[in-house]
Amino acid sequence: MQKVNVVKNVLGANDLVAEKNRETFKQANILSVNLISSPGSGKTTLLVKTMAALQPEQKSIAIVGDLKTTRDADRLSETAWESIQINTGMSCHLYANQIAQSIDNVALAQAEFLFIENVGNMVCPGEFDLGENLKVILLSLPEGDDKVAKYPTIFRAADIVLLTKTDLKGVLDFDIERVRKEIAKLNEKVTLLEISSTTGEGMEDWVAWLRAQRGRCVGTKAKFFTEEE
Ligand SMILES: Nc1nc2c(ncn2[C@@H]2O[C@H](COP(=O)(O)OP(=O)(O)OP(=O)(O)O)[C@@H](O)[C@H]2O)c(=O)[nH]1
Ligand SMILES: [Mg+2]
Repeated sequence: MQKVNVVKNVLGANDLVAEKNRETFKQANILSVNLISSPGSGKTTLLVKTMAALQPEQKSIAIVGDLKTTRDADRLSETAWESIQINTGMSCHLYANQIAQSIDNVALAQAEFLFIENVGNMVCPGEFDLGENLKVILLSLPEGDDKVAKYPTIFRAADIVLLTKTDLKGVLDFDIERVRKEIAKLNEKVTLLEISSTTGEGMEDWVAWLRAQRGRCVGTKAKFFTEEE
């Protein structure tokens, strides 16, 4: 009897396409950023504002994955140079080949940033490399301060963790120090930024961080900032 490790095969096939994507991004001199978080933690809202803040010096392309609708791509088109929606149907994460197909006819070299908003999910997107340079993990205050230890994998892989919706600090019982400590245990070097799309808190630091990463990673095949250290 033969035993086939389906999960391993799927991941292996995905990784091959992810490597090709990474080479494509390198050739185009574009920084690719994969945003991962639970549904509703503020990815689209933050991206709309981020892409506005990067302009006029730097242009962004946004790709977003959702099971259905073009709602997020419609929102992102407000400030993206180009915005692309992928509908995954039943899948809770994006695959590298979906990114490859969606950039087929896109002039990547004419933009500086490629933001990929993954399907809202704390677990599966972390398993699938898309060829991105950086993984950005969002955790919003309404989700609760216990989530880091419960969903550790994604925090281990993070290049930066954005603690979002900090305008709700006084309203919600959320222990930021607890989150800081738990993240540091999993990923010593990772940057943690407090940010609010509503008040603009942290936006300047976030945009400066993105620009610094672009300077550092573009033209290389850096997979993750922390690995390059
Ligand atoms: N208070 C507050 N609310 C926010 C902030 N950012 C986003 N929101 C709200 O949170 C809700 C979800 O925001 P989205 O940007 O759609 O979240 P998302 O992560 O893109 O959601 P999915 O794409 O469904 O995973 C919306 O009602 C936003 O207005 C923030 O900084 N503060
Ligand atoms: Mg969204």
